[in-house]
Amino acid sequence: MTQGNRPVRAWVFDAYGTIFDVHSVIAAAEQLFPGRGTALSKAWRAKQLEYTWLRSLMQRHADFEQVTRDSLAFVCADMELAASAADLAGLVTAYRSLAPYPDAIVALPVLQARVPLAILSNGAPAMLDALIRHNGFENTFSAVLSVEDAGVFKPDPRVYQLAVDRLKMPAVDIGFVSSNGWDAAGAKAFGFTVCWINRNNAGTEKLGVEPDVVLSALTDIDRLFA
Ligand code: LAC
Repeated sequence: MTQGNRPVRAWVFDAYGTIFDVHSVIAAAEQLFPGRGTALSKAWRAKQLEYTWLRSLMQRHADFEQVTRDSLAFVCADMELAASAADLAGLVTAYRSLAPYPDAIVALPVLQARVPLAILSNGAPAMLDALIRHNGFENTFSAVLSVEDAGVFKPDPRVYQLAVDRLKMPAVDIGFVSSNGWDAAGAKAFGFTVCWINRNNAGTEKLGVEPDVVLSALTDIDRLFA
């Protein structure tokens, strides 16, 4: 599992849930709606992803900030939370200052010393730029790629193709890293060498493809080079 893997020439990371913890909005949500913050954050993330898939199928693309805003409005209404326009705007803005996972802070410099690193995310460019600047990652990634250049969300293959085009290397030479099992499946179906970071001990997606490697944290990626 950890030895004999094909060496990768670049690592491409998913952003939300893989490097940045989307549930770092819980504290702000909890302040607004005591006792409901965790449930709100979980339902929001689930609805946000659902809307990305639905909009792609409907061929009605809107950027990830819009989808993030719309899904929050839906979930607040659904949970009967009396959120003002300012409350909603504040929570959406919090997506621009999500905290990185501690293992990401440790792993990224180690990996960067060996091969170039990139991000490939559903996030709109302004959201990703703000997040990277907020966390001081300006010199970590040689490319920050947004689905906005494809006009469709993951796991459409046109999104994964953005990394091949930018890095100018075959898909199999690119190590794609995601904590989202469905994203790992989409990336493997596309042809990347895939590392699924199973942070929450989730079941393996049954989508006809399996990741090359399953790890529990980004720090473990380094073992792939052992
Ligand atoms: C992203 C979503 C999938 O960053 O988390 O693309």
